Amino acid sequence: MPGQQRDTERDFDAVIVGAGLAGLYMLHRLRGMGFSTRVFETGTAIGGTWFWNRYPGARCDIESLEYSYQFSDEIQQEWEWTERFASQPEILSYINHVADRFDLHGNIQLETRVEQARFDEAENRWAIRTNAGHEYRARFCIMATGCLSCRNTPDFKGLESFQGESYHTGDWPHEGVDFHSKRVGVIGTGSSAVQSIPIIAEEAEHLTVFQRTANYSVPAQNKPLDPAVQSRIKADYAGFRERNSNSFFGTLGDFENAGPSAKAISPEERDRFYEAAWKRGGVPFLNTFDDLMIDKESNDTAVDFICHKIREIVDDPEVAERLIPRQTFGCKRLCVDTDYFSTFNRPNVSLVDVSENAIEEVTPSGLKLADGDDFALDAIVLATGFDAMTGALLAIDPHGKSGVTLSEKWSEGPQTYLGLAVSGFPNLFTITGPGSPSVLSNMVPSIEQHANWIADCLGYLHETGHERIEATRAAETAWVAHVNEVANGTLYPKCHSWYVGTNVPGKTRVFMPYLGYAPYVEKCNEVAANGYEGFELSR
Ligand code: FAD
Ligand code: N01
Repeated sequence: MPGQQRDTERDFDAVIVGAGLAGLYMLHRLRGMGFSTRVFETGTAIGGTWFWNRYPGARCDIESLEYSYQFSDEIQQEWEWTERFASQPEILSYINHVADRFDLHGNIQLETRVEQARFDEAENRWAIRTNAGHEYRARFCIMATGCLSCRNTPDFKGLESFQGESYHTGDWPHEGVDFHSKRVGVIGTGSSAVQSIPIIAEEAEHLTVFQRTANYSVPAQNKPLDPAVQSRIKADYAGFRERNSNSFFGTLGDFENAGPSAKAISPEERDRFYEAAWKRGGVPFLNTFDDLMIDKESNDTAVDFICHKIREIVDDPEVAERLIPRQTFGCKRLCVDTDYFSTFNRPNVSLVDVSENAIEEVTPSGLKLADGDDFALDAIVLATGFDAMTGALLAIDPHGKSGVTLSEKWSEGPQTYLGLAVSGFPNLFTITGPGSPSVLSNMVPSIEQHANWIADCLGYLHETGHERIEATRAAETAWVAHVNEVANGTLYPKCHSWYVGTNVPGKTRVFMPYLGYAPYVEKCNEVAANGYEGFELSR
């Protein structure tokens, strides 16, 4: 607890793992409360997602004025966003600006990967070991390791033998990559690919896109941010944040709700709403009608609209058919693009379907498919995503009570109480852990909500003289059941996606995020107000 640390270089009130948006704000809160705190970060600098993902076209798809911290009105007022959806360099500058303003750097140890964390039951402290072989101790261990930070690199035979250059979108070279006069292959057609493909296509001599699953994408309609719009929002930023936080996803964006059901109106009227949502751009397309992610027939109306758009945009009907997604709309993360589908009209771009004819191996000179077709390439871009939500936590694989590891505990999929804590792992917290709205919300408010909840909880433990907090098994079981029940009432878990972990071979199929930001926040507040209901507190 504040002031109780022993060896100030090795023993802390709290250790935070990760220096992205979550770790930084958590540090700010705990330091403000007088807790000795150390952040460990693998990267050579802070920023998390926005430090690592520097691929061409990387940007957020939640509006910049929403995808930002709200804890400091000063920062909120002084930071001027330049685009509707901020680019990676701008978000990274913003994060650094916040860290500089609050003087956070001194408590962050960079280039340090946490490799192991063990709970010492006699001492009620975590022992945390880093890649340098050093051990640190802390009363509390807070995992701010990110939902989308553990890269998924498929185990392609021969990948190391490739004589050209290969890159993962989630670990992009800081100096950038020049694709001029290169034959480039992009593997994947998720959000990272959809953002980078149009830009790589402009540079490359030839770009081949290897697509396993066609994806739905709607235009971003990104544009410079109108200063008048920015000033209007800043004039009542608190009200703007409040309205967003009362919404289902914790974000509203530029959005018009067309009613409870896509089936309740005529096809012509419905298409007018879809057309308006398409022109406004962005993920709020998903919210056009309330039942799009609940009722398959309604969902199919969005499918029809988008497929019609793809056929309209793409000149070659055969290519258009290959780009038409076959799965339920929205059950894979909706992509948001700038000129994605029209890129396939370029003469230097080709699309290869690897759904049936899989990538068999990487050869020294390119890629070979199962049927023996091969492609000569100078560069390969792995836009193959992440071992989402659990990957970074299981890479550390904390040892809880009686030495039980998190991977043992989660052998049938993640089990948490509120996505914040795990029974059997006292004094361990996860920011935006599985079972919380996280990736199905605007992540920045979700991060702040979790960090605030954890900080308040630690303050409460300190005031009430408790040294240990642990989620009860009963509360956890009930929460996991509730997360599943809510998800199963929707179409979200219906297809193959990283939401259910099926993008990583061998991962248990479980729908991981919690659906419903506003009800979730209410539940967390209730738990705290009831003296941390569902947790066991001890001295
Ligand atoms: P991260 O930013 O992932 O930070 C976690 C940090 O922990 C990383 O720096 C990592 O190196 C470090 N770390 C992990 N394990 C260890 C370890 N063992 N030891 C030491 N350090 C470790 N969300 C939205 O809401 N809207 C968007 O528009 C949006 N766009 C995105 C675009 C991209 C390209 C990606 C990949 C994600 C996007 N997200 C978006 C999700 C995004 O991840 C979150 O919004 C947010 O940045 C997560 O912050 P974080 O601090 O929780 O995690
Ligand atoms: O990763 P993904 P991502 N052979 O998992 C394919 C956020 N984000 O980095 O669909 C061939 O979505 C895989 O195919 P399939 C956002 O939350 C946001 O693009 O599994 N292909 C898929 O096409 C997003 O959802 C933004 O069949 C293989 C692709 O690789 C999340 O991060 C931008 C393969 C991976 O797509 C992850 O996005 C970027 C194989 N062996 C990211 N293995 C914004 O716009 C995988 N694939 C805000």
